[in-house]
Amino acid sequence: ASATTVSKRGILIVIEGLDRSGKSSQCQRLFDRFQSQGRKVRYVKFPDRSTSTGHMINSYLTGQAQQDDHSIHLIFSANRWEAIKSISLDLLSGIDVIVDRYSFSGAVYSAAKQNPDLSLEWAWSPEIGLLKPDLLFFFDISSADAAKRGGYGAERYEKEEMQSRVRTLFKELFARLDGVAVHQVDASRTMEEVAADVLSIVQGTTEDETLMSSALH
Ligand code: T5A
Ligand code: NA
Repeated sequence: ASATTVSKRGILIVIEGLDRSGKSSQCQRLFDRFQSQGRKVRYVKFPDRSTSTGHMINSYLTGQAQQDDHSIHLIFSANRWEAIKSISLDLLSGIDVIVDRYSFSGAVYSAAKQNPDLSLEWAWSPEIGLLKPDLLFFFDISSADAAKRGGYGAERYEKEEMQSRVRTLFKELFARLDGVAVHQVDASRTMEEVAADVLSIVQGTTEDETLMSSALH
């Protein structure tokens, strides 16, 4: 592209996966790579623990506060909704946005609690209308391999049994999705191997102006 080209909108890249699958490491690498290429880029992580909903989420995840399953679910969703306008404006102004966890985590972690009144379908519904990613990665790793990476910490969902239900539910959700292609990445390999995979898929993404025209549904 020549320097005189009118600025195109940015691309919305989402990396999803299990705890310890390496999402944040790869988001950071991609962010650094884009910056070194002179691209305008922003890195967003959900949950964003810095906002008032984020404070509630952090207290919940670290066990300092209890929350009803439905209530905390909606707070996680609100944490995305309150950010979406600014993400949308950045994309329109030509900034690429890399998102570390998104609606897909939102739906599956809540559904994995096995609350009989909280189905995957119910959990997905508050995500309807959020921006659809242009590129969606799923970092796949067995819960046993993930647990070996420094071991699970003390946060609420960091237990192998929960992680294995989450993995199954991610696959179930992706199979149901309509109009969103999922790039599955074997995240059990080295950081360099995973990064090379991600980069080759990112480079193959065309800046199709219609890609972002529809929302999640
Ligand atoms: N959640 C989240 C919900 O319930 N609802 C929601 O709506 C959302 C958005 C916190 C929890 O919240 C839940 C899901 C989570 O349980 P979080 O803040 O994203 O979510 O979780 P974190 O603890 O920050 O991150 P993760 O545990 O998910 O880790 P990452 O980002 O997948 O992995 P990363 O890159 O930090 O790496 C973990 C360790 O592994 C090493 C790293 O150096 C690091 O030590 N590592 C590798 N080692 C070997 N080979 C590789 N390829 C490696 N890649 C990374
Ligand atoms: Na992370």
